[in-house]
Amino acid sequence: MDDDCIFCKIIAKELEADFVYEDSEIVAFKDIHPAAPVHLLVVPRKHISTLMDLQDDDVSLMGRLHGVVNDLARAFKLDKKGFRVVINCGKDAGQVVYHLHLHLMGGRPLLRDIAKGQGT
Ligand code: DGP
Repeated sequence: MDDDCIFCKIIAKELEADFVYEDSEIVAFKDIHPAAPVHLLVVPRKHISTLMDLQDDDVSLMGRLHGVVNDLARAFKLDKKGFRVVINCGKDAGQVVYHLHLHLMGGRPLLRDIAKGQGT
């Protein structure tokens, strides 16, 4: 756990969030600034700052994160019409929280303007 990381604090239940999924490696909760009717953040419990900080032994974790996205897409009924998955990496991508997370967005047609996975 990184003591300065807001997502580590959410995972540790020191800060509140609207959780929609939890297992031993992964949590998912609703984005506080939703850019779509469904906007979930799928987050490893392990603190990994950015996609560029992945280690070789994180490969299976990345696979599992996508599996959870898949399950949540089905649970939130996004699977038929489609959805978007975004990982922002670093400053130019607009990454705000430096704890790796996948944005899962759907529930309406998604235009290019929210491809970044932020904002309303
Ligand atoms: P980014 O780092 O740019 O990929 O986006 C971070 C996202 O995290 C952004 O869409 C807003 C969301 N967020 C930031 N702080 C909190 C928080 O305290 N709670 C929740 N639920 N979401 C947060």
